[in-house]
Amino acid sequence: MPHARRLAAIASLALLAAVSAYAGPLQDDLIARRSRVMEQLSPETLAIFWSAPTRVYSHDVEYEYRQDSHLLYLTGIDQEETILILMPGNPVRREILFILEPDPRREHWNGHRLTPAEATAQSGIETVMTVKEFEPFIAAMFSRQPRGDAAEYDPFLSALEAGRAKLALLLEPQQNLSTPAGPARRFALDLRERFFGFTVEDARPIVSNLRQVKTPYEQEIMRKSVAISSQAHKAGMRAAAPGKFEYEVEAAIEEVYLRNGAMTWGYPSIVGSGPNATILHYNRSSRRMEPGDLLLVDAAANFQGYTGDITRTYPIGGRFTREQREIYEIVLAAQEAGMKAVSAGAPTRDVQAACDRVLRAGLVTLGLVIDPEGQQFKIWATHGAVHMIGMDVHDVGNRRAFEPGMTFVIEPGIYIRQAALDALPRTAENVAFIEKVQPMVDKYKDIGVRVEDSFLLTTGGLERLSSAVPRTVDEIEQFMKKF
Ligand SMILES: [Mn+2]
Repeated sequence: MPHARRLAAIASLALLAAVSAYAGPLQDDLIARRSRVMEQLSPETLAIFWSAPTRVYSHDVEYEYRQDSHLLYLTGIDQEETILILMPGNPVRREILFILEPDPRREHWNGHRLTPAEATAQSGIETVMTVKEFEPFIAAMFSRQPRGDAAEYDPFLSALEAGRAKLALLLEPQQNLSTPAGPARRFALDLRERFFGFTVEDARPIVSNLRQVKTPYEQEIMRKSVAISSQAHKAGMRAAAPGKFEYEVEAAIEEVYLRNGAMTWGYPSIVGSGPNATILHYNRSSRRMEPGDLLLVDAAANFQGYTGDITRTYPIGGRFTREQREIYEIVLAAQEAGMKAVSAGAPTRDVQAACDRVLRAGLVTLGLVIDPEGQQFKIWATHGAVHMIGMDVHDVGNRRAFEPGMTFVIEPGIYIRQAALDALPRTAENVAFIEKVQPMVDKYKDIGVRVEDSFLLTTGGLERLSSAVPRTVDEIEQFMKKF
């Protein structure tokens, strides 16, 4: 570009920055996310998205606030009592944000509330009202008496008059008819009692489908989030030693989160040694580790609203026993097989099937399973091997095929528990099975192994975001030797 033109371009950029207070890569992405949602809603729709409620921890103390993931995805606003309205048919004000009104006394106790200008800067939404104005706004819309410029809302109001309007909400999944309706469903029911001319639509599939494929901006945050978690796992490995407690490993891990600006975990850390490694969601972290134990650590940070998911299993003292190693190699081989089954267009169940084949064959070889064909091996391989990751550790996602931009885990596991055998109903078949495998269960008793990595599929192929954490038997033993 010639020099003079470049100067002109810089001048006009500066002017743009002055008028748009929200310029930034996140805000650009948020604007694009909302546009994509609105493309899939009809112009005759009014869509409402609420923030998550606050939750009491005990007495007058609240849990740390966790924003609703869909609202955070659409607004970037992490403040309670926030509501987003989308009206895709409006010629100008298609997005309206409602936030808490200022309250100097409450703000002295609980901190600053976003001003409308700050809310605009964070979300890229120009029209900001207070949450007190939400109900009057809804009443005015549905009674077709908007304040101000009625032409602005004409597509929705005309549709309402013609009986074609739509109210789109994130409807709570309804398991069966006797389940009480959640807040969004109750809101819809109340509104239907008072107003006419509209049907209710579930916006959940639209937002969930968008969230399942990460934007380039989100992919960058996921890379950073998983990089912090990877560093944390290595700190955990350094802290693990005979005589130490599980919570000391947890402390070493979570310290790395905070030191890197990941303000909390993506899910509570699982740090289980010895028999605790066989408890899938073990959360007490209170056992003192002994030489010869395996330690299973499943942990990841929440960085800017995004979480990876990583599990490593390693020997306290630095060397796998022969039995631990035999189980470990099967799980690792299953994960490798799963990775090979990933490609754009392949269904996620192919990855599960690839993991299952290796797990089943390996367990048959060790004599822990007799049936080389069926589901018998699931007594030791008890959970699924694939799920999406993102704003939630078990992120939104249906069973559609892999696409570039998806982030997910592959996490096979084997857990040898006497209790699993004991719980089997004493059918003739089970009695024969128990008799056959009991000696091997004694041999491998209380060994729990999971290997889990966070992946991003790009057009270039599969990216293992957690590749910095030692994973093979050799890598782990080498790493543990150094500390
Ligand atoms: Mn997982």
